[in-house]
Amino acid sequence: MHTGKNMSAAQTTTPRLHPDTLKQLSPQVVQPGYARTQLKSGIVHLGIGAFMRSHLAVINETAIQASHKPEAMDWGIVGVSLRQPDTRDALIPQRGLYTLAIRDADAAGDPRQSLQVIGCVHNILVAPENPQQVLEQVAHTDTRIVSLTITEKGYCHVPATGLLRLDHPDILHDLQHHDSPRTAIGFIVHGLHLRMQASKSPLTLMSLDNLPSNGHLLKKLTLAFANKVDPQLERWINENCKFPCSMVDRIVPRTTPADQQSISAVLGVTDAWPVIGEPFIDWAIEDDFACGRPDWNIDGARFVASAAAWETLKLRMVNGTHSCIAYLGSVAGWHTVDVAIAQPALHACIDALMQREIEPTLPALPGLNIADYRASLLKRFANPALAHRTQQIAMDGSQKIPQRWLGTVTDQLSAKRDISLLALCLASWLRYLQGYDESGQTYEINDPLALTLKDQFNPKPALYADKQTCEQRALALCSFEPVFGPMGKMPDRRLVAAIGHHLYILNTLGVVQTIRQLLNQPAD
Ligand code: CS2
Repeated sequence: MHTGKNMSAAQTTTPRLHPDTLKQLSPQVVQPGYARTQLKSGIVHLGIGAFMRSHLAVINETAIQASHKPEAMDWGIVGVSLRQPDTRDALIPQRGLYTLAIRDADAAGDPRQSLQVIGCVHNILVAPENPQQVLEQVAHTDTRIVSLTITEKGYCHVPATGLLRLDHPDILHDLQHHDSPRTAIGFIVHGLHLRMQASKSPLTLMSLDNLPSNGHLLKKLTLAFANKVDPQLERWINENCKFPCSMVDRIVPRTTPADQQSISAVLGVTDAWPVIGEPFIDWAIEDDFACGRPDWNIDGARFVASAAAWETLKLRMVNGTHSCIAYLGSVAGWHTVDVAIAQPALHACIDALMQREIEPTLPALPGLNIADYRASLLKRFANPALAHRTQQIAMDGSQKIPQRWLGTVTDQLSAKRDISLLALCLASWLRYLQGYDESGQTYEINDPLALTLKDQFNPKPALYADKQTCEQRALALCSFEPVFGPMGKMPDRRLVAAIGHHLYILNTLGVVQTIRQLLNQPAD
């Protein structure tokens, strides 16, 4: 996106962010205070997007900067783009340096930001251009951790069952092409093959994606693929590699060209691709590493014995409500999360969804005050300085919904508790899939299953407001196995009826009146 090509003429005349221009930055901009040239490449990160640059890299930067141990310098990061060259094209001219802008509002409600230049990403590879180089990096003895943020669909699994899709075209390709894989799983397994044949040194594979038991899932998929390559490799991985689970949390909106320009203006040098984040950051990670790790707990990370309860809390509360805001917001025409959550009806709906239908399903977490967690989350969503697009969160619903909503639905149903607001979430996804908002504005459905979803759930537009058709669509959704998994074999009648009803109301009265009806609030 923000490559040399599309930077404005004015910007190309200002110097670029670079080790040589760091001295020009104002003293308020925090910058690396260590000898970057001495960094080794202890971490290979697959999927070097904005989230990783605002989360792992920042906590890693603090660990390098604040640790007094000389081995802290072992933990430089080599980022890998699995698809596009754009991050490499933007950051390599800057020798990997980029800016993190932490944004929120001050007491008067005015937006403010603090800037930090991050230095620990010291190389970036583009996998399709040179897959061999990525495989060699995974096999290299300096590499001790391979981390991943490849989004849900990058795992090439069935979200509802957690099984590797052996019919996925890229997985089929990677099983045939050991030297030029395309998927993260392909790079990991073929890279580990080289590693086993060369040094035999163990490795930690660390998923940072919003998936339940992300480490266990990654292990299962890696072993399933390795089994097809070489059962001896499968055994070696099983015995020598570690796959810690983790819960990651920080809201990171996509950087826009306006963000890029305004941050560069404050810096006084051009940063081709800065990243934005909220002040909040959290990371609960299992302390289970095959060959060492940085001191990430200096600031930002908590090493835990098991991350499972933290994952459930975060996926259900943060991501579950986020997706609900995304679908209702996109349909109602509320384009950013702060604008959406400022609507009294939606605010009340999200608050009630958490209190009534999510919190009763959460595991006990000693020391956690759930009312404070809920209040702080609503405040995070209200951050006016992030402009986090509801359409950004709405994408890839088929990959996100199982872990964000369906575990909660199952728990509520089996305890015979209320599911009305969870049914509204599912109805809002069906309404969203119709592809136009309440003012008639159309939008693209961005989802790996987009065509199937349209085909299975969208009748002729003339039938959108037909009651019976809404019930049929609800039944089709709850029977849809790629999302509902085994639950889809026997759809729950109470759930189907509630989704059908809400979808009908959404299509006849709209988002606000649907919420009001559900919360028993008087209409205007
Ligand atoms: C969001 C997440 O885009 C999405 O689907 O729900 O990226 C969310 O912002 C992060 O998980 C917050 O930690």
